[in-house]
Amino acid sequence: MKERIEELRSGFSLALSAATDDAALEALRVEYLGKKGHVAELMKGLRDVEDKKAAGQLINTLKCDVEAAIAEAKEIMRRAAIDRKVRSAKKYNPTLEGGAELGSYHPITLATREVEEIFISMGFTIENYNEIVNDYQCFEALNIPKHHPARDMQDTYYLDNGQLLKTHTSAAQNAIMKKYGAPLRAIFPGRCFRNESTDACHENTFFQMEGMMIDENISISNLIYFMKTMLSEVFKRDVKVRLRPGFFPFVEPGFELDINCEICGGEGCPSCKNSGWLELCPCGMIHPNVLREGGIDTEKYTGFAFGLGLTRLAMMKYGVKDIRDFNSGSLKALSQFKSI
Ligand code: FA5
Repeated sequence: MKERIEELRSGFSLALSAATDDAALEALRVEYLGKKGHVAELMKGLRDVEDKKAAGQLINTLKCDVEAAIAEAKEIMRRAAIDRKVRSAKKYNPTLEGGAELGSYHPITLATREVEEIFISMGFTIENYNEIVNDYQCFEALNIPKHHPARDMQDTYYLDNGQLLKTHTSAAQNAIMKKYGAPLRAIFPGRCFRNESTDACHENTFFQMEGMMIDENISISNLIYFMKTMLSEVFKRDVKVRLRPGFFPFVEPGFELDINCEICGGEGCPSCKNSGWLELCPCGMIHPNVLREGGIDTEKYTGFAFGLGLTRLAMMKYGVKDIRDFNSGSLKALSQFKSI
């Protein structure tokens, strides 16, 4: 019995090393451990053995060794198969184009850049200014003392420390005059905030672009020339505008420059509050108090300023009926500007 078991062991080792796949291993298992396999045959032979206990232990050890060896060989084959799969899989290639959608510039960015280009070509510099300002910058330096009724038109959001979110880009006028002195040609676009209810042409967060030109002999004719040039360059066609008197404490005289509503052609719609016109770019000759506060010699210099409603300009230029669409974050709406 002992010799037969040794013979089976060495036969198993040879066959195991020759087995190259799962099927061969299964055939080996059946040959040794199956109902009619070698182990079963040895068990039957126990009848004729004297020391049954010792022989039984040898048979059992053989059975356990065969089971363990087959299980180990199966595991080695399983891992090798995974390895092969991993090695043959397509490798990650960082140079391949991803499937993500390309983004686009926001229409307000597009409009801002276009207006900036126009003013750069006319010798203006571009300035950046804070969104959080103080009362002096936003109101007092602009000839709007505390308790002036003009403050009612521009309620905003106040911080605990008394600072506020700027209501208009005019809040930078004083700092820019102090920075450059006269003569001066500058534009300064920026985000503005107002605590007011929204509708198709009013947002609580919107963009303006302020412009200032200060030099000797600057008059209303210069102001009108620059406004006309800017509008004809932006729209690249004739757009109807009207100039009417307007009151702002920081200009004298002051004007409202309205654009004929490009959405309804002037017939009246929600985008223009049914008036056919949209207030776009108030402007005027800078008030001497404001110039003086900015350190400018009012005997020598005069200047004009304007506050272009950039978000409204983008509405009119791109035919956006509701100003709130700009801040909606809707990719469907924004994707239309990809090709621009
Ligand atoms: C001003 O803010 C003045 N600082 C403009 C100015 C500058 C006048 C320099 C004279 C000299 P007003 O509040 O009208 O003015 O706003 C200017 C423009 O910003 C408006 O004509 C409009 O186009 C835009 N605007 C104002 N409020 C809103 C709002 N809630 N939503 C969208 N656009 C607005």
